[in-house]
Parts: sequence; C-alpha cells; structure tokens
Amino acid sequence: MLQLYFFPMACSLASRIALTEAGIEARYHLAHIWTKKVVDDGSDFRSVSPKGAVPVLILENGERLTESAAVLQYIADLKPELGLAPRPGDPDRYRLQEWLSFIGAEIHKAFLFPTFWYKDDASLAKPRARIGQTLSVPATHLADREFLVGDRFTVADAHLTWALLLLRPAGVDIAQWPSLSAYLERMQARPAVREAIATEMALRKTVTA
Ligand SMILES: N[C@@H](CCC(=O)N[C@@H](CS)C(=O)NCC(=O)O)C(=O)O
Repeated sequence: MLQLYFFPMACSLASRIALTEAGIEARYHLAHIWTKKVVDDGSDFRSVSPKGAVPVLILENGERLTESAAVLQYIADLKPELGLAPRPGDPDRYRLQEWLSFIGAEIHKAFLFPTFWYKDDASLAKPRARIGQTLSVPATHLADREFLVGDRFTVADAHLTWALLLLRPAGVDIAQWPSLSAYLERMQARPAVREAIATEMALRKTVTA
C-alpha cells in the first residue's frame, strides 16, 4: 500500500486530495514539519527524507518520492482513466506541468513559505508586494474556465486548491479575485476535496507549532 507523509493543511494536502479523488487507499503518517518527528513513533522524519519536508510518498516498491509536482503526477498516473493528469504525449500534459511549477514556485515558495516561516516584516515586504500580480495569472485564466487544465479536474486543481486555502491565514483575501473565490468554492464542493480538507482540519487541531 502507498504511504504518504503529510502535515495537516501543508502542501501535502494536495496529495491527499489526489489520492482521495482517485479512490486510492494509502497509509498516512503525520510528520511534524517543525520538530521533524514522525508523530506515529517519534522517529526522525529526516531519515524518511533528508529534505525534512512533506509530501513524501512511499511507493509500493519502497522507493521514496518527494516534491508535490512529481508526487501528484505519480498518483494521477496510477489511474489514467480518471484523467487526473493528461496522458504523456498529450500537449495538455505540459500545461499541467506549467501550472504545477507555477503554483509550487510562485505561490508556495515565493509567498506562502516565507509568510509562514519568516514572520518578520522586512523579509516579507517583497513577497507581499508581488503576490497580487502572481494571483492575477490564475484569476485571469479561470475567468472563463472551470478547471486549470482542459475541461476536467486534474492534480493541478488539487495543488491550487491547497494554495488558495492557505492564502487567507497568510493575510490575503481572495475575494478581490472573484474568479478565484468562485473556483475555490467549486473545488470545495467536490466530495473528495471536502473529505480531505475535513480530515486535515481535524488533525491540524491536534498539532502545535
Ligand atoms: N518543493 C516542495 C516543497 C515542500 C515543502 O516546502 N513542504 C513544506 C510544507 S508545505 C515543509 O514540509 N516544510 C518543512 C521544511 O521545509 O523544513 C514541494 O513542492 O513538495
């Protein structure tokens, strides 16, 4: 069985959403991203992944896969018939990778990561100045589209849903981009997305920084 190391409401939520959308059973291990302890047994999370960051997906053959973009595509490819990623060779596969990279680098690492990890105003001034311009990209794209890629839910939507959820606690009100608010509402209406978020919100209350 696949195993996912996650931290509640961290970027690994996108991987849980993808697994839930795909109906793939997995064992979930809560890895505390500040203490670097695996909560199940108190072991060192860095021995699971030297990056000390979630998500980490343990594959059926025991190999470890990190990086949301790779983990999400791996999960999608386990059930190609569901279209959670366009198949390799389909030009839309590059659109999927384009969005996964953009969300991971420009929203997550350029804004969410410094906001939650470096709480001083001086290091946050530039990320804060830039986030509006960054968010206008998916906002414009989604003005007349239901999903990021093609006409169905993909793992890029799982990734963006997570990022949009974190923007509020990061101090950004997405109501200023009606297409993003409407999109987030649509995504949260999906049973698998709702289930994954509810599970992690409940667990989030059990862990402290
Ligand atoms: N590039 C990685 C970033 C992973 C990442 O930064 N995860 C955060 C949680 S959202 C984490 O575990 N951070 C702990 C750390 O960097 O020490 C990905 O996209 O998966």
